[in-house]
Amino acid sequence: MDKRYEERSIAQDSRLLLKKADRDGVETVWDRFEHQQPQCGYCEMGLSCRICVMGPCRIDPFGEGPQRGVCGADADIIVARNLGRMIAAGAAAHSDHGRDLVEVLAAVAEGKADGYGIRDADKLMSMATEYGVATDGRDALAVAGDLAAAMQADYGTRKSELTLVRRAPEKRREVWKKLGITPRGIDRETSEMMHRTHMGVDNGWQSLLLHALRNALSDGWGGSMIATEVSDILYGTPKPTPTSANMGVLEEDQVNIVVHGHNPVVSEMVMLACQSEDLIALAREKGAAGINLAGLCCTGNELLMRHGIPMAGNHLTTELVLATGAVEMMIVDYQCIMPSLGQTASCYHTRMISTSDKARFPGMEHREFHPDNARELARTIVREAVENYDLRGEVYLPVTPVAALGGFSVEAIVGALGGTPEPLLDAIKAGKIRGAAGVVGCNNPRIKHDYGHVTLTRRLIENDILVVDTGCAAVATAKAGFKVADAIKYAGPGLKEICGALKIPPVLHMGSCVDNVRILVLASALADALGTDISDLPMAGAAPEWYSEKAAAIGCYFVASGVYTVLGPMPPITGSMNVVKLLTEGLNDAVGAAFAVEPDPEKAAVLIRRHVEEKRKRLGLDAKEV
Ligand code: SF4
Ligand code: MSK
Repeated sequence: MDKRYEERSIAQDSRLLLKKADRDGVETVWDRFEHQQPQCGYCEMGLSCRICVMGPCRIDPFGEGPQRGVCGADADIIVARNLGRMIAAGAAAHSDHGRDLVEVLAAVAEGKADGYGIRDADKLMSMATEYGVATDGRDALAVAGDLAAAMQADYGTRKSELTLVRRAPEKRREVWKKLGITPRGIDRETSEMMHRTHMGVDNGWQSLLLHALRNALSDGWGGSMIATEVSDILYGTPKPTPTSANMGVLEEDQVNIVVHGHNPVVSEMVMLACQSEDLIALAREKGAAGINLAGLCCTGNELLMRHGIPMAGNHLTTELVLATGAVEMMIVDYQCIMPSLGQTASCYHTRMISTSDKARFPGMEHREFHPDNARELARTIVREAVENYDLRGEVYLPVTPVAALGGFSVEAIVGALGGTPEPLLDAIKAGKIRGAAGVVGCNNPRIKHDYGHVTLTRRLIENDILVVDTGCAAVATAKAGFKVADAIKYAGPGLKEICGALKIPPVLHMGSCVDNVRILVLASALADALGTDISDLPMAGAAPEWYSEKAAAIGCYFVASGVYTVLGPMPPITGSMNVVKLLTEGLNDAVGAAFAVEPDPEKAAVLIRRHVEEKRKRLGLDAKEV
């Protein structure tokens, strides 16, 4: 294997497809990353500002050139404003995704969403109770309508506190109250972040960063939490489900349809269409053995979690999946969809379909999905995918899929433990499980593809730290074979014993990016059971290969919720040592947790192990030297 491909990814399918893409003259994200070098040093440090048209401005990090923008903003202000806007964009993306789901719930209640329905009525009723919606003797659809309206109110500004904030441990809510960062409206906090960062508004770098935390909390305990819970109501709460991962999940003799993006509103309907007898019969008429649906990124994770739909790859491999030549159609919704994909697909026979009223892409056909046309439109485009099988050329599928187990919602984890979190707590108290880590987030060509996720996870489970993961991290560890019961062979003796007895893998797939909130809910349950705060738990978060604004928001709501979080790539903040110090040290005093940045996953594992042991010691549990 050419060293060039080995340096780009640890995944065999990606290496082989990178070679094929080169042979086909197809440009990839790695090529473009190379072409962009050297990237702008001012921007990397967060020291450039183009907020207004007196600028753009930049601050000289060596102290020789300008130290203030045209308006007078210094390095601290510019870095804090840039970071604040990054977090606002991430919170907006997740929360708007949540809003789309609430709108589907409302349409279901009104009977205007053919094909959608209430799949988890118990969750509908328990959520309604949390929102103060009457349930006694009421029809599920009437409750759904009122719940959708109550959730929509959480987006506005009518309240002093978001409804789901009450799920956080009491001590945590006190911390937020004292700091004045309890999230109020979901849209309000994002809107206020944009207001504060307008020229001439908030020029206190500390107050800007505090509001960034509040904005992130409005995502974690608001928009993303609503997205996850409403997805469960509409499509079912995940249960452990067998699946498989890597590009080998594409089938040489079937019509392959790949869904990519984040929102299950479209992909659920596509899945139903792929299961239609008449469309499968049409595929057979075309000479295919059937219709094979596979996922990419988080819309794939949503289908994997609930239905075991296999996963073809994660963020950096979305172009390579097209280079297999095996994909009849890729259907995208929004977020993390590279604008290059239409161009890539034009080198093959793949038809590219965009579906969201808010996301268009060059080289894609736009077929807009709404709750009232989704079922029929899904059937129409799946039919077109089947018809495209006639045009298929050379296919290159050089790997076999790796088995995995998905579907570990909090309900499923507690179910596997026998209905209460107590056995997990007992295992932690006994030191068999030292602690837990949420390994989450994206891929980024700055880090060798999948290396950060897989290496960090391997080291953590070896040292008896239970790993829960989401997003593209979860796909990386599935491909590495960490998500089968047999993967306990990679775990330390204590974790091996516990997972072996429960017949669960040492790495639990908790879902998509919005599903990071499941980790918050689990952490709250553990903290409540111990009568303590999340920041006292022997747990940590990590985003070893993050790239997106959404990941920045997730990292911030983890830390603001009390979870020590280790980032792989450095965020653009090094232009202000004040901002760096606050985020990596000062926040400990404010919220009981802080960030660390460590691109080397071996070293990141040591940081997390030390943190876990330190927390164990403080809780009066045994601690060991790391
Ligand atoms: Fe320059 Fe200030 Fe305008 Fe930013 S807000 S571009 S620093 S003048
Ligand atoms: S898809 S946000 S690259 S995890 Fe959620 Fe993956 Fe990150 Fe997108």
